[in-house]
Amino acid sequence: MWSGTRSQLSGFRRHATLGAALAAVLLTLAAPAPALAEPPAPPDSRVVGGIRASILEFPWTVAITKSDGSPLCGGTLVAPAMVLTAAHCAIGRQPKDLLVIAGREDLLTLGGEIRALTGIWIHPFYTDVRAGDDVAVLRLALPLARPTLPLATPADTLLYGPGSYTLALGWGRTAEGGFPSRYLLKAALPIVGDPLCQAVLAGFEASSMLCAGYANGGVDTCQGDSGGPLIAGGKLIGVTSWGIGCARPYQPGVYVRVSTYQPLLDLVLRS
Ligand code: 4AZ
Repeated sequence: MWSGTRSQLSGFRRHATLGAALAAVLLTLAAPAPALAEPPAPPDSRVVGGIRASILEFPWTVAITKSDGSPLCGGTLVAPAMVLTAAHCAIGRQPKDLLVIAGREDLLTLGGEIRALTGIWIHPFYTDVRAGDDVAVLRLALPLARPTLPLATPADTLLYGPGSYTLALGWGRTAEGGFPSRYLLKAALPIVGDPLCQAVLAGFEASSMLCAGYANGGVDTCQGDSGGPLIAGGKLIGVTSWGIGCARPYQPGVYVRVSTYQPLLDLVLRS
């Protein structure tokens, strides 16, 4: 069930085919792209278009590297020995192939702590980011004595209605096709309503995904930010998953809708 093999915990099925077909139709109908309402200026921002974040302020944000230390993805410490990340960061890898780095804001330093893994749980239905279920849990060999971030539950939807601001964090590329960041960056991103996400993103499925970004682009998560946190109201509401390029106009980034998976993840975190 853990450590390479897939768990049989199930209970979620999506409606990807219908959703994708509908999105494709809407996308065809949508040219030129419909106007996303441009929200008011964010409180604390201007990752792509992000600003530096203190690891002390976001201590549950972790970097996931390959065993040689090269950066791969982000993750969130959700229990002392459990890191939530994206399935696409972990698929096809063994626990020995990955390391978790906590407390290190600048990846070119030796700060913080490194943890080896003893297990990898990947959502049993995961196939591809656009089909949803892009969640995985890494079990650390030793717990971390650091704050953890609670998962959003199905009762928390008011924390992130359309237009409300969320915060994305990561060490990913600072431009599409650019270099990853040595420093942890943060960006405030407004939630985009599900119908608009569906209209502009083929494959978007509101039951398992949410989308966030600006009509004009410019600020977004990017390659390398995958698996990292999207937060609102002090809870983990999203896991960075996919997008069409980075920070392009009318192409919001896509995040796993954590609340959908919270009941299942709770079981996994207790296992
Ligand atoms: C990626 O490749 C990726 N703009 C992550 C997030 C986004 C795009 C790509 C969102 O991991």
